[in-house]
Amino acid sequence: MSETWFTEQYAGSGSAIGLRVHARLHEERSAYQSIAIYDTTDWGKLMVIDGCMMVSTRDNFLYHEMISHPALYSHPAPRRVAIIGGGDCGTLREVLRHAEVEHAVQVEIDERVTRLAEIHFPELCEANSDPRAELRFDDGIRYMADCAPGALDVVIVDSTDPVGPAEGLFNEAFYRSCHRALGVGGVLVQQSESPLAHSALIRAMREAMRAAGFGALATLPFPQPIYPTGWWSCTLARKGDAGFDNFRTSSPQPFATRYYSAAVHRAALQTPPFLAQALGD
Ligand code: AG3
Repeated sequence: MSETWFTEQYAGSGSAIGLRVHARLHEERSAYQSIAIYDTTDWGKLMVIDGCMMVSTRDNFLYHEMISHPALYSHPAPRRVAIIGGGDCGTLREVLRHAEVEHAVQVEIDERVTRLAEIHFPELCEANSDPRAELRFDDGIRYMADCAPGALDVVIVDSTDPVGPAEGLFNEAFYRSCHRALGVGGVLVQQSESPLAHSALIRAMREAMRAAGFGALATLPFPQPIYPTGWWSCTLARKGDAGFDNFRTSSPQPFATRYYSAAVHRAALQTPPFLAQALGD
């Protein structure tokens, strides 16, 4: 029996992740990158950018909940949120579950990612018509550099890997812009790749965040089966010195989540010894 698989090889860790697919539904080269959509046998739809798996129907909740809720619950009153990247709109949807949020702007460089998500991942786009949502198709680096000082409570960097269009989102100059744009107590969170395969990158990111003025940092690991090594992370950085151990909780939680809970959040703040060592903490 012949089967077709989409496989992403990750040379850096000598491993590959594959999903069995029925068909490739779409493929195009946008102004920024190549984008493909697959129909899989067990994972729903799959979006691939430049050969890298970005989103599957089945497991995107892990990433989208963990890049959003720990950051928002770490801020006492998150009213103004910016999402840099995030074109599939899954992060925007999670952010808007928080009733405190008054305005959330998504700044995605490639409009095609959003247009394809609207077709193939409509559930991720269900909050796009929320009156608090603003969708901009623009360069996130420039957007943050031009942002008024203190204008934001939370900045979420939901990007591709640090190669290609996202490269400039992983350096001190960009973090300085984020730091300026945040109010005191403000939180930056960025997807920070695999704890197992990319600890040197995470360490460099954290050093650049500190150099840009951020006072407290926390790297939270979480499972993500379709990304290299199946294990991923996000890194939070605070303007000011308050750490991340005290975050808001409410019981019952005002909206349903599938991975996030206060207990999962607390557990994710416990850095495994190998990672603490690799990060030089
Ligand atoms: N952004 C992080 C994608 C990184 C995946 N890397 C890879 N497959 N090599 C995901 C966007 C979800 N909104």
